[in-house]
Amino acid sequence: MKGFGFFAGFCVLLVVLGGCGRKSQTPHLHLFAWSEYVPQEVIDGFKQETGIAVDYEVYSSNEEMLTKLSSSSGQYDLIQPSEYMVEHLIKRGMLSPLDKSQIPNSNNLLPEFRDLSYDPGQKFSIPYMSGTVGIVVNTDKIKEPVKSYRDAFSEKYNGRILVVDDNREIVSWALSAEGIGINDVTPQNLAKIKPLLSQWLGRVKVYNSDNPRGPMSRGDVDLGIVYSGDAAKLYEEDKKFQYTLPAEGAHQFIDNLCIPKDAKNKDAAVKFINYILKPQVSKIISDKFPYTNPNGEARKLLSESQLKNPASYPPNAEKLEVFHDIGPASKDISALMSELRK
Ligand code: N2P
Repeated sequence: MKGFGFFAGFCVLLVVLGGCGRKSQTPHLHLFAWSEYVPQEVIDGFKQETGIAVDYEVYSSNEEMLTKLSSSSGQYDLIQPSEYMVEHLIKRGMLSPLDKSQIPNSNNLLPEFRDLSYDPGQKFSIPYMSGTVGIVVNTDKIKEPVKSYRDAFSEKYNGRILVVDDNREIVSWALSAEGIGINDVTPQNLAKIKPLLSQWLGRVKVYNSDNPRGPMSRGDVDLGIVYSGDAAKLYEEDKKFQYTLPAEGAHQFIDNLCIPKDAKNKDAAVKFINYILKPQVSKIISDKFPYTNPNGEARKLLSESQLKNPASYPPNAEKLEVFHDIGPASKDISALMSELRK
């Protein structure tokens, strides 16, 4: 009996050790990306194909990502910065160059998503999705046209407005409304827009970048200034949600996948980038989060109604502008916004 007890104990030990061994052998990829942007189906498919498990930690703005990335040491293998943040991270030497021979599926990218000005020679970044920021209106509740930022923040909509929780975005709307370029963030210009911004912020009911669709669908708010993918999903849900690019000029973003310089699992990160560039996989991302897909081969797989969704593929995109890295001026934006949002 004693011998059996010893034998059983030995077996338990073996199982535990074996289990631990297996767990530590499972490779992991630490993905740090925007919330609601990488479908679970894609993460599961990647694990199935490569055996690499993905830990997906989320953020809601480029600035939040930068703060966490700067204070982590090698914690993240793959990040998802927008164009101006790629520019900033390159300047600070925080990204790892990509070996394109390991990413053959990058050939699927449309020409307009290659070699962009924020990353000359496309050495550090691969576009994931692109989009715009615009005005979505519940036309059951608001009958008159809402064409501009000034229309959107009209007194009439006091307490009925939702905006993305992103300071740089919000400030850029007031800059545009005052006829100032969205990248001309100087102390003088910030002082100039302050009264308008203060008035606008007093009319906002909800700040939400992660899931603005909830409050819009429930009717908690009637108008939102949101990312185009969220507007496209609302439109899919009900055509009463109409999307407009603001007349003063709209912001286009290009979100990318990049590998931090100190990443520990760079091979896994490269594999993930190549994986999401497969047309079938990229289509899954568009199905779930209908932003503007930069992958030409994936676009061929999208349905006519997906390609005709005016939020995903805006017909009048001529006035689109992108953000640039504004360096230390981003601190002035945070200071102004925390004063006004109190
Ligand atoms: C998706 C986040 C969109 C990213 N929820 C905007 N740059």
